Amino acid sequence: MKPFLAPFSGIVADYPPCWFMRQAGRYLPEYRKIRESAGDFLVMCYTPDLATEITLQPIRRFGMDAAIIFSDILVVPHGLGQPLEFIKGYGPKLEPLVDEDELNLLNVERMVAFLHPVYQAIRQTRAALASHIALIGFAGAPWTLLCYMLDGNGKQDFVRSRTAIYEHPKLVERTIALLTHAIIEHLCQQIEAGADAVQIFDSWASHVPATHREMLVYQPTRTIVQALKARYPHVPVICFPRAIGAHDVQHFDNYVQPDGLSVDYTTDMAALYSSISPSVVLQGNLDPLALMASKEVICAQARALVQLMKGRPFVMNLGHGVLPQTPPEHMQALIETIRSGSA
Ligand code: 1CP
Repeated sequence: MKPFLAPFSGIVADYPPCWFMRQAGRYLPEYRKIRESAGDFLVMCYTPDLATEITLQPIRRFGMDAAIIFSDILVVPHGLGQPLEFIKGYGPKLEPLVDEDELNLLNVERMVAFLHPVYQAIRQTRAALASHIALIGFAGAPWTLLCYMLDGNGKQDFVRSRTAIYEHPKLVERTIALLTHAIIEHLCQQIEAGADAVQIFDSWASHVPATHREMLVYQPTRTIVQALKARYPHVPVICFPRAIGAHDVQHFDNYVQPDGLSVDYTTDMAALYSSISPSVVLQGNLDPLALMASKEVICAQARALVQLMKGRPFVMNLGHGVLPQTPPEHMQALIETIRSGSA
């Protein structure tokens, strides 16, 4: 069995398997080189040879237990028909969705056809990866995608989306419903193409007011998890409801029942150790900033977390993505520490 999948079968090895969010990306010189020559971020996402190569880069260098397909959560709104560009030094920019007439133009079949290069990249990556390394597919959660679709970018704390909850409830409800359907399709296509597990990123879950968490976070995510489990019972589904706090992570576990819970670095893992069902794999949650500090700090942080999670199904990861300024040797040191068994 692939070491990454072992915890999902309840197997606890001497040390936990590891992979890291944004393990491919700007901290690697070989990524920056491709970025430079490709010019456009979306060209990299939609060119299977490039997406495959970028996905494999960190595995070649460091040998993590899982690769995550190089893509982005915003390919879903793009595939549905919403104009998107990535501007250097600024980030993603979508033409904001303003009303239900515009929503009615978005189309899930179009998305599946449009995202064919992503599924092709998964096929190629799976074929190129050693059999003991897992391949993770992913999607954004409905609420997080809605945030980018209504606001158009991530620069203004998603005020338009958060206001729309009250001022345009019908638009919000229908957008969440469409996205739930689109995300199920996108994840199923990735599994069919060879993804061994999938992760759902709800990066802005913490922005949802408590009164609307059920409607905008828990319920749609539960629908996605249940649809995937019905079709692919053996493919682990991991959720990352970022920064919702230990109490709400527990509620999320009870109600959504994912196979894995990815925990952000602000949440106390000790509090989750006993409050989350032992059959759920916890994943996380080193601070990405600690990975930029000295190797001594990294080793101490990693050892403490491995020690804390001993005896529990666990996947070592960061509590958010690797930062571009991270020295690649630090990633090496982290992985060596996890595997040294001296923890
Ligand atoms: O080279 C560059 O300038 C691009 C940087 C970059 C990269 C490497 C972006 C732009 N996206 C990605 C890849 C990516 N994005 C992956 C690939 C797999 C991996 O190695 O982890 C994944 C899983 C994502 C997911 C993603 N994209 C999220 C959810 C996770 C998170 O970070 O909270 C979000 C919110 C995005 C949107 C996005 N894409 C890129 C940026 C800079 C952003 C954030 C924009 C903003 O909010 O302002």
